[in-house]
Amino acid sequence: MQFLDFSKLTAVGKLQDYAESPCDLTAPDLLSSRRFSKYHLSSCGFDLLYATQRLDDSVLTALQELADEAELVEKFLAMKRGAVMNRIEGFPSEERQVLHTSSRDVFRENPDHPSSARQAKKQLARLHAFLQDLESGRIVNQAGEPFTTMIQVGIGGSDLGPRALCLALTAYGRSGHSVGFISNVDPDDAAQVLAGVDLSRTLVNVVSKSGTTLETVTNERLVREAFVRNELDPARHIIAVTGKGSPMDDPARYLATFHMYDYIGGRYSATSMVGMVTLGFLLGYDRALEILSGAHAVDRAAEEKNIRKNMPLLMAMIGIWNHNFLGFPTLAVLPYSQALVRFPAHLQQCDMESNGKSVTRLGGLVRWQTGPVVWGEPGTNGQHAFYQLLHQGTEIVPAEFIGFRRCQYGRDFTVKGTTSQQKLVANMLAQSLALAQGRPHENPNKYFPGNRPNSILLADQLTPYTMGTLLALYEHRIVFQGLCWNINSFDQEGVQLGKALANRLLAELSGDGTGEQGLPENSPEKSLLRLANPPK
Ligand code: G6Q
Repeated sequence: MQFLDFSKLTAVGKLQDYAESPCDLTAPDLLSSRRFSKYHLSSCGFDLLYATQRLDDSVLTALQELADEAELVEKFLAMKRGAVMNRIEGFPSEERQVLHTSSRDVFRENPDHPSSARQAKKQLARLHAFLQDLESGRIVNQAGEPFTTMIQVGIGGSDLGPRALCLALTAYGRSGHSVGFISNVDPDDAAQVLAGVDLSRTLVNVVSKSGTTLETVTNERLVREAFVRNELDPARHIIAVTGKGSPMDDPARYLATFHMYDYIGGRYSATSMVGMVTLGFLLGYDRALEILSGAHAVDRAAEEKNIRKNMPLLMAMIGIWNHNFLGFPTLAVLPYSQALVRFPAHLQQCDMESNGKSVTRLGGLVRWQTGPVVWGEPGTNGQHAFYQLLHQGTEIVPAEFIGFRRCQYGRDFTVKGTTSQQKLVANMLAQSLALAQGRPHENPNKYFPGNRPNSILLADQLTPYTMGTLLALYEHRIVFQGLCWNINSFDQEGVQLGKALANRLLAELSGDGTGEQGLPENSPEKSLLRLANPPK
């Protein structure tokens, strides 16, 4: 595998030239039905409509050349087959394989990476048995009653993806089963969640790959204490998902334990036991498996080299066009589905923690833009909030709309001749058009400049299968971009400094007053502590 600097790829020069005069979406008749059908791709249950991007055939051809030159698909295949992709050459780094795709490569005889797929199957079998034990009454609470609630305690990758998926799929939850999440070390987070449940019927699922994360370890202690206060035995209520061999990997402390492995990064772990245990409790085993099946379909579709046929690769290359060549620094992900309320937050982590990097795989400084700022909120709510800036602001924000033809609950309502779902989808299509084509007006305050690039991802319905598809589409978009920028998308050194400083402050607060090595009186830490005056 050859890792080339982005700026040295020959297609980059071509794309820079094209970016001087990108396609003008406001030109009369440009947005023709021919253009809409031409810039449209269907794959794995989703349609990607990208006629409203500022591109044409020449740009797409150059983006294909870029993808080919950077050997994106070859490297993606190497990743799935177990290459050590999480590394910086010549410097100490995590040196790990990147095998989140193996957590769903459980449906065929010859998986891409047999040993990790075997481990995934083994964990799934344990989960299946555990869920059956809950179902059949073999596992019950002290009063012999079934458990009705599962609370997942975890943070970052051990929270965002699983939480986004559970919220997205609540409509398919089994009756009498609910789930909740505690992530923040803010004691009010746990207090609020615990106040809303019957503890005696609650299982707590503590999820931490490292088994050492400050927030999670603290919240586990807090939850244990809550069980004891209510005269309940924590060992009958708490289960754990953790890395094999971590300090939490202690079956004696838990009702059940599940494993995840160091070759699956936290933010890519939603389809491992990190997400599947709570999802399995909520949806039942078979439905939860459909998520894996949707994700696996994308894992395979992403092997296609033609960008016009490979949806995540096309999304990646369009993102690179907007970010590196047209110069737009952020990306809004705008789901027209209330169920996807936390999906932008998950993507924010997955994208910004993966591609918010400034050094190449060889440890040199990058000389090109890497990951964009990713943000978003569901429409139509966003329309009444920040869309003003999207339409008329000075910052141009490429947008990715996500929508569904049918609602989840099937309880729709007609007002003034249209259903709510029709109103939802019509609003999404209208926003896409308005951003692209703008509107001339003699009053400058009512003028819409247009040429604000966007795409629409559309599926029939948000189901466990399409949720898995959507998750993997974005995971691979992020990985393809990181490969193209020649950065390591799989570590997160940037979160360490703040953690280390917080530990120094906590040592100072913890009692002996001297901190780890005794903080000098005039240190910035002490000055800040004096001003903030947190409770001792
Ligand atoms: C994700 C990151 C990070 C991690 C959390 C929780 O890729 O590594 O968000 O998931 O810090 O870590 P633990 O699962 O080890 O508690």
